[in-house]
Amino acid sequence: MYGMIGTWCMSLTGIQKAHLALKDSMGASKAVVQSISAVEDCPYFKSVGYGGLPNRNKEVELDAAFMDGNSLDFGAICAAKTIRNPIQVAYALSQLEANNFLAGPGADAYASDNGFTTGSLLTERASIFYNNRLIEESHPKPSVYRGHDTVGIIALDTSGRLAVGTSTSGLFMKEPGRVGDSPIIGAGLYADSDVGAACATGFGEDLLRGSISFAIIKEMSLGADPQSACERAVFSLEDLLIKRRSLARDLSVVAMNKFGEWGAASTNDQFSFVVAQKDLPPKVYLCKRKGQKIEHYLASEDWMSQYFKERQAPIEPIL
Ligand code: SD4
Repeated sequence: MYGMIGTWCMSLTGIQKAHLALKDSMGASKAVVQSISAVEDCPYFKSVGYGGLPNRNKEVELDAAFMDGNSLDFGAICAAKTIRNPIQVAYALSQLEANNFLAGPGADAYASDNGFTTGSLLTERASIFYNNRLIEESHPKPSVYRGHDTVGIIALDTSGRLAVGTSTSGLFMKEPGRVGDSPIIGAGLYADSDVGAACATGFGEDLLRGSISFAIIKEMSLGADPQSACERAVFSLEDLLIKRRSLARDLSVVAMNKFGEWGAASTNDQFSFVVAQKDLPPKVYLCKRKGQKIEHYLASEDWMSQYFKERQAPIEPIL
């Protein structure tokens, strides 16, 4: 068995190629790094890698992490400003005995000292989004949380190894130095090849409150299938947040177990994800919430072309 699952329709960009290579015995770690790199490289995905939307100071700050479910090796970077492919650096850090998680200038320095591509990550397009937002902000103040799509991808290879990675520019207009769930092991992602792997996307502060990826692994280790594990983790966290804080924001997750069975759940109806299993080509699905259960629908060709069209639509300065 082998397979992949990734958050949001954009992960199709990476999964299509990596999935074919998994069939030809590429390892799960490489499949994760290769597929997330492809998403990071695409300037139209405005919440990942090059082209990501900036913080309040108009600086793109990236978070990413990688975890290997066999060795439990992990590597992560956060608040990095110059790393072109954060997932590649996260993977490299996972190979070290210590110093596996580097923040800010330390992460940037490690990348440039070790031959990774570095440079400015702010595109012209992201700059227009920023300027427009400043203008909109002088009207009723919009919330910081808008335009959010972390890429998280899980791969299971033919040897039974699970690996998972995440990469994001986090929340648009975040405070400089703000770090979300994505690079935090247990919150943004977790992998254990004896059980399964999970990763998250949504409002980082809320996802962190539930250590949601580890919560899913725990459910699966107690016998839950990936779908039930995802639903329980998402909806029990939502209940808890509402009970304690009167508000729960977007929580979305995907998971795969060691048999290649998968699950996905979300508190919002906009969540898309990509699944590639064994010989089947990758498919894009949408989550539809029914109370505390989730139904999955295959995305239509029209829906997908609209998704990519919207992301590539020209953006004009307001003034
Ligand atoms: C964060 N969880 O930085 C990320 C953002 C995200 O879908 O996933 N958006 O909070």
